[in-house]
Amino acid sequence: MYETIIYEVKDSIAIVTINREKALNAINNQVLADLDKVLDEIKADKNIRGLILTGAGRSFVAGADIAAMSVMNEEEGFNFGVYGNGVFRKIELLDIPVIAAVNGFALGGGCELAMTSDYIVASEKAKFGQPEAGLGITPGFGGTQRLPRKIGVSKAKELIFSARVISAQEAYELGIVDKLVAPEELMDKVMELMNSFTKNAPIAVANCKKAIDEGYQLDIDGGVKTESKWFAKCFGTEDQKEGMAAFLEKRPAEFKNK
Ligand code: CO8
Repeated sequence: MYETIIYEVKDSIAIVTINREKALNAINNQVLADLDKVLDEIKADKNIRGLILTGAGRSFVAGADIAAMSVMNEEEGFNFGVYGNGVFRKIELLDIPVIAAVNGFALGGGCELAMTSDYIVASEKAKFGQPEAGLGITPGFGGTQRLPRKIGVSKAKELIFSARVISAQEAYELGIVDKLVAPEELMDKVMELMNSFTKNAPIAVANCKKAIDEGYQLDIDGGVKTESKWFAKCFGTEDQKEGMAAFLEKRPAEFKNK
């Protein structure tokens, strides 16, 4: 089992809750190890159609563990950063939709964790920020890379240089957060949204994700080529035959993830 996360599956949707409440769910090596392991479990389970990331208690993730980092030397810092970046990239490369349900503080590594997801839903009470420069370090789990890609270079620099903690509303206006909801509605709204993704053909949704993520790194010619590749692959699936037959026969489709 897991020491620092809670892993549940509800209606084919995996829910991973970071659970180190006494440290506001700060990420240490154990959290990374648990995340790494649960990602393998999720990848191996073909019944799972989506992943929700959230935090226990009043925090999503209040960053990497400052006590653990305070005694690291350069080599240890390098290893921690590479390990975290590897685990976070593994989340990003999952071929199921991932939603971050940000219930509270999403600071440093927490903001970086949220940004590995396909979509961020935040409670109106959540707080975001990259406070690392105020601690004498740079963001180290992808913040210097994903934040500018999300909100633009100069806005990302302002947030990272100033180490400013911002409200969920400001994060929404900047484009870090995709949807804001009342705190008590967070999980219901996230489940509703996830169900609207997972009711569709899973391989088609996975191929859409790959086409968007791969294409986003390319120029438009490379991008449309990537789209054609993932579009074509759908025609080799049973679900494409089923989806189109269901339309023509005027009945709901029954997708089998095949
Ligand atoms: N690490 C370790 N412990 C933490 C962390 C953290 N990031 N955040 C909170 N805690 C602990 C506190 O020390 C406290 O413990 P204790 O009860 O034993 O004193 C407990 O959680 C509760 O916290 P507070 O009493 O501070 O609660 P408040 O409500 O007063 O404040 C805040 C909440 C504003 C979230 C505050 O705790 C805070 O500012 N936390 C730190 C936020 C931060 O700076 N995060 C960024 C960390 S750096 C980072 O994430 C880098 C990522 C990349 C790493 C790459 C490595 C190479």
